[in-house]
Amino acid sequence: MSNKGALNAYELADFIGYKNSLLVKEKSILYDGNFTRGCGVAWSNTSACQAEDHGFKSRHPRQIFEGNSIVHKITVFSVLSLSLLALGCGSKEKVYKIAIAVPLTGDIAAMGQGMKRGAELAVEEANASGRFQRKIELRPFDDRADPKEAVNVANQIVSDPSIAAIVGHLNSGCSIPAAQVYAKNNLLMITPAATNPKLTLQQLEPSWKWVKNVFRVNTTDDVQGQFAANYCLQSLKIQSVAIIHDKTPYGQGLAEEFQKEFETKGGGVLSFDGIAIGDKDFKALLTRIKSLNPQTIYFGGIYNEGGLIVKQARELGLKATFVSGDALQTSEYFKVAGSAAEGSYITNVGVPPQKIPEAKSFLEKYSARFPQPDLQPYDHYTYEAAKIALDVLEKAGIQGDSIDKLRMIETMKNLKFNGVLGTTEFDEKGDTKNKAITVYLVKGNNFVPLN
Ligand code: ABU
Repeated sequence: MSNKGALNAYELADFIGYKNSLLVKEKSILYDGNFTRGCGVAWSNTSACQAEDHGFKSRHPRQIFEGNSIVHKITVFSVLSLSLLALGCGSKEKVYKIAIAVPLTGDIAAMGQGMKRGAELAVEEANASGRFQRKIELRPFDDRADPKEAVNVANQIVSDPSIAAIVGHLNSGCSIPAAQVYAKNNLLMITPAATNPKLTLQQLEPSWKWVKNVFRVNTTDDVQGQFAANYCLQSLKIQSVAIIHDKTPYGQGLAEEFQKEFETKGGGVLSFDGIAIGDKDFKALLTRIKSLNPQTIYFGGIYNEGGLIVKQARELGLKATFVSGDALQTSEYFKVAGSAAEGSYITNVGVPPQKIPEAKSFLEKYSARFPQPDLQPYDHYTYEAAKIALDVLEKAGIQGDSIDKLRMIETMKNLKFNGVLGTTEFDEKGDTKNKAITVYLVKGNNFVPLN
């Protein structure tokens, strides 16, 4: 039993299952403010107990568990109160859960919501297939693209033992710290979007004392940055660049990789500037950059800032070619940049889904299931990550009434998965061996693949 952070319905269920002589004393604790939100269901039988967590959180869990006799202290909870609660919330069937943690609100929610749709499709297909004896449930968590919130969310996820794996996060800045929480709790993490190499590399550091639980189905920014630099030099015949980044692990990391390769191969970097996420006015910076007369602006960051930068650059008469990375390959970029997006070169990891037969059928299913929103850049990656998580759950995770999470992680190491990304296998870091990058030219609000 955990005595730090959250007291949840599973912990209560443990007590009911193994200490079924609990006394009824203060059932009102469930209603007196110690639990801040949600409701829960717990039940037991002779051999096992299970519970569904609906977000219980104790403000003072230590007060509850401190002392010589946990059983004595736990008498504040009662079988009766849990039964009442079960009646109030409705009883729950046993399920296996896959968590998805992405920004579902905030400035880049469009991408996070797209990822959630991808995972939903994978889970719906798994349920329809009848492969699992229990229902698969997708549990979405909103990290708001905020690293601190990502760690909070990670702690919520690991407190639920029926979560078999986490798909996420979107942002490298969220994924890197959250990965450690999952590792400490032996939970498989598969990111479909975070591209900073450190996410998986950190597992090879001596300070990483835990299982190597992090896997990534998309390739990384060292590969993407180098590709973009060489594309500029060799295909676009560009020799000078002004670099802007958003100071995040993703944006700055990508910009640095681009810079390194561009300079190594003889290109000239005229400036290297950081802006802040949420900034709206880049005219002072762009005026300075205009005076340097670069052939290209390379931007490491996300579509909101990228869209405003290219728009304001054109308003100032700056004609430099605009080049950026995967987090701009979304129709949201067109909404922000308007006609200024035309002629941008945008790289993304992997090959266009239209070129992979399995991905073609995904695209058809996706647009039938979600006719309204446009496909976002990581939706098919998230679909694949969720399918891989379900595959290893089926192959290795189900052990009687519990989930063998370490066995799931072990199984990932030698997995060969054929799906919408082609064949996915992982290297010793946990990164996909598929290092393909595609460059797209923006033409009339379309991303046209060039390679
Ligand atoms: N790969 C681009 C956006 C996500 C990230 O922060 O890595």
